[in-house]
This record gives sequence, structure tokens and C-alpha cells, in this order.
Amino acid sequence: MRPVHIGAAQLGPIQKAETREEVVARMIALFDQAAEKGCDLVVFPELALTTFFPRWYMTDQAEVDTWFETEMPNAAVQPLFDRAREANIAISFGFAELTPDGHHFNTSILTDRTGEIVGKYRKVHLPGHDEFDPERAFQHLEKRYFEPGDLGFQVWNALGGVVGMCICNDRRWPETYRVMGLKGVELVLLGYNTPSVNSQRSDEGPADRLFHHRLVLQAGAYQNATFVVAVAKAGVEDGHPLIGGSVIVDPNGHVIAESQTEDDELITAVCDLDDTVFGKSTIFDFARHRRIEHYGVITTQTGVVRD
Ligand code: ING
Repeated sequence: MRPVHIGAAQLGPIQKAETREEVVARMIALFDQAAEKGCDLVVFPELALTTFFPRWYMTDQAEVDTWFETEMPNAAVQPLFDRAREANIAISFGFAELTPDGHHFNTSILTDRTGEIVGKYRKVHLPGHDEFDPERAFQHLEKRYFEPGDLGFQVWNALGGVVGMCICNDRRWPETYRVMGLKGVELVLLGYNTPSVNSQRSDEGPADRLFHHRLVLQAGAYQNATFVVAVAKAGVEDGHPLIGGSVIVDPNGHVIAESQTEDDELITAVCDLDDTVFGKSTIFDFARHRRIEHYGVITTQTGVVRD
């Protein structure tokens, strides 16, 4: 048995005017609920410290950079790191990273129980566009403000198992889970900010968005015999709705915990990492069953090429 008691700390909306300090106070309140329940790990959303700023078209780089963190931890989030260290609980959360040499990434980190950062991930699959698009009902400018992640999909020995991270749109791409699956991942942590409607087609609303969201998480978990923890930033930010649907999914693809609101909400589950072993040693024993001689185009082709 290798149980890990996991808290998924969903955040409700963060308005543009809200300060990092106000957000961190909300994160600590959720953290304290998780500590009270005996969690070993608390997972927060993508871009957890600010509103989802890629919805805003900005031309002044100095203004864009105000949404980024140049150090981690920093003064605004130090109280959360201090609380986690005191409680001997690991945390994971997403933020906009501005590196000392000027690179901009949509990043997430994982700490150990002492509050030391032991893992960093930079979002690989950036959705949206890089110029203002008047055809869209709202903007989604991640390709404008972030560079594609340069760290790949890593896994780390943590919490008695093999832990990996990805972020939001990454969850829609099977390659994300499979690369980590081929590295033995047993627990995938991810945050997301997902608009409740499609900016390019009016007939895709919250129900469809939640369907696709659950579909890809359950498939990724099952097809790689891994737990998946997905944590939303949810609710209406300055008039722009984001889906909730934070979930913890087991290695058979079953949802074992799910949020019920679009507000700050903690969901928890005890995940026994040994529950990944059966799938990895039978139906998804990659070494016995995969036929890589037929998979070449997955890494040699980006788009579709007709035979
Ligand atoms: N948000 C959305 C996501 O992938 C999106 C963007 C929504 C793309 C629905 C395609 C379909 O969940 C982020 N932040 O990636």
C-alpha cells in the first residue's frame, strides 16, 4: 500500500483587480481545510495567483510582465510556502514565470513536504492565438504571452511514487500522458482555466466543455494506468465564465472525487499508488504490447500528411 491523501484545491474566480496577497489568503484557507483532513499534498490550479490574463489584449510588454512572477517563492506566496512547511505537506500550483533571461512560460511547480521546489513544468501545448482576433467572442492569447515549454514532460520521485505534471490544454493531447506513462508516472497533477464557452462557435457550451474535460482526463488516466488530479480556476472572472469540474481520476479511469461548485472548494481522495500496478503489468504493460515500428509519424510529423 502506498496511500497518498490528495487535496484538489479548486479556486473560484480571481477578478483582474484582485491582488496576489488576497488570492494567497484564499489558497491558505483551502490549504488549512486540506491539512485538517490529513492531506499529504494540495494541488492548486493553473495561473493560480492571478486572473486568467491571456483573455486581455495587451501591447505594452511592461503591462504584460506585471502578470508574471520573477522569483518563486516570492513575498506574495511565501506565506503559503511557510504554511506548507509548517504542516509538512507538499503543494503544487501554477503561475506565469518570467525567467532572469527574459523568457515567459506558463509554469507549475511541485514542492516536497519541507517546502522545497522539487519539480517544475512549463506548459507545452499553448492554445489560442498571438494577435487580436476580432472574429472571436473573447480573446485567448496564450500564444502571444507565453513561449512553449522547454522542459518536456518530466516525472519526479515524490510522495512515495512517480509524479508528473502538465497544464490545462496539455490534458487534451494523448502524447502528454503517454510520454509520462513511458516514464512510469503514477500520479499526474494539472491545473486548468477553461472558458465555459467556445469563442469560435456558439453551439459549444459548458456541458460540452465539461464532457470533453472529463473525457480526456479519464482516457489519459486509464490508458496509462495513472491517477490524474485536475484542478480548476472556475467561475466568472470580469464577466468571463470558466468551468469547474475539478476531479480526481483513478488508474481505471473512474472519477473518485469531483467539485460541485464554481467557487473555492476542496475535494480530497486517498489514492493508493499501488492501484496503478495492475494496469501497468497487464493491459497497459507497454513493453509487452506496444508496437513502436508503426508509430513513427507521431514524432516525425506535426500535421496531417495524406498517404
Ligand atoms: N484553456 C483551455 C483548455 O485547453 C481550450 C483552452 C478550451 C482549448 C477548449 C480548446 C478547447 O482547457 C487553457 N488555459 O488551456
